[in-house]
Amino acid sequence: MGLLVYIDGEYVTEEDAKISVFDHGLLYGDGVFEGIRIYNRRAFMLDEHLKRLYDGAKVIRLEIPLGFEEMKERVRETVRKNDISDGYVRLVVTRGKGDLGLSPFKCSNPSVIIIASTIKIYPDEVYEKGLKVVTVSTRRNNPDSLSPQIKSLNYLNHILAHLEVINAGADEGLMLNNQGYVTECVVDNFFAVKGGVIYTPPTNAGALNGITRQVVFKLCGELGLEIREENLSIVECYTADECFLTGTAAEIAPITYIDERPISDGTPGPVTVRLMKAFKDFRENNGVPID
Ligand code: PXG
Repeated sequence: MGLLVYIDGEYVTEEDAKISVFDHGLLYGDGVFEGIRIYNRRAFMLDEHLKRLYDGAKVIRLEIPLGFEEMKERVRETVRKNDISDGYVRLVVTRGKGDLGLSPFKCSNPSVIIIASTIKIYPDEVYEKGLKVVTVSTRRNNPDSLSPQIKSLNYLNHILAHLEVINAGADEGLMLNNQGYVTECVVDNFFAVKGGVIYTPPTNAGALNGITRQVVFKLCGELGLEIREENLSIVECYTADECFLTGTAAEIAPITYIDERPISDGTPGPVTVRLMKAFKDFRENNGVPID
């Protein structure tokens, strides 16, 4: 059986899950989204994901037609209806149907779409061997133009970067800002470890404040690991003791090569492995129950 997709208060089959060609989400990338993991029939970091969604919507003056608690319930219900125990929820809020002009105020009904499905995760060997990352020439959106904190429906900046990653035959890309500092990976946050201290670019350098990134800060606190937000040059990354990335899909994954340079000896480092283990324990025991 195919998926049952939630659209604006109804559950429809995959084939019937359609929106208007006049939706400004399609015409202008006008809307926000989230990707949420389900582990052990629990929605991981659900409140945090929804908070980011509602914050992004507020910034673009999009009034989500469901309240926070109701949205939470609809996410759980969609997961239940699709009988997902371990999977992935894509939550999309579009500006809704308007005319061919730019004005969001011509769109009276934002659409809420919830898709609960499974996720293709990296094979286990990626976590043992680590990822090969390349620096891409596409710069991260300047925060003055479009804040990286808005998880908007316009991902062209990342798609251009991802094309470069494919072209290079790499696993992920590092995106710099206009000053040449590292911001984040294409769809993941970036971390470097040096002298036992963990560094990650500050969000105002151009990094999304990732939910998994927030979990890493929490785990570092619990494990007594020092973590600092600092600007990082690409040279500092090449010469770090360890590097890793974090994201809803990737979780915590070691980076063992950047631009063909091995990080230390080109194998995952001890701090990364420790955090990966702590993350696994954390995700198994946290989250909002689906039932
Ligand atoms: N940076 C960017 C630009 C992202 O899009 C992250 C960092 C990691 O954030 P979280 O909150 O996931 O720890 C993201 C996350 C997708 C998809 O289907 C994208 C993300 C997450 C899940 C799915 O493209 N981006």
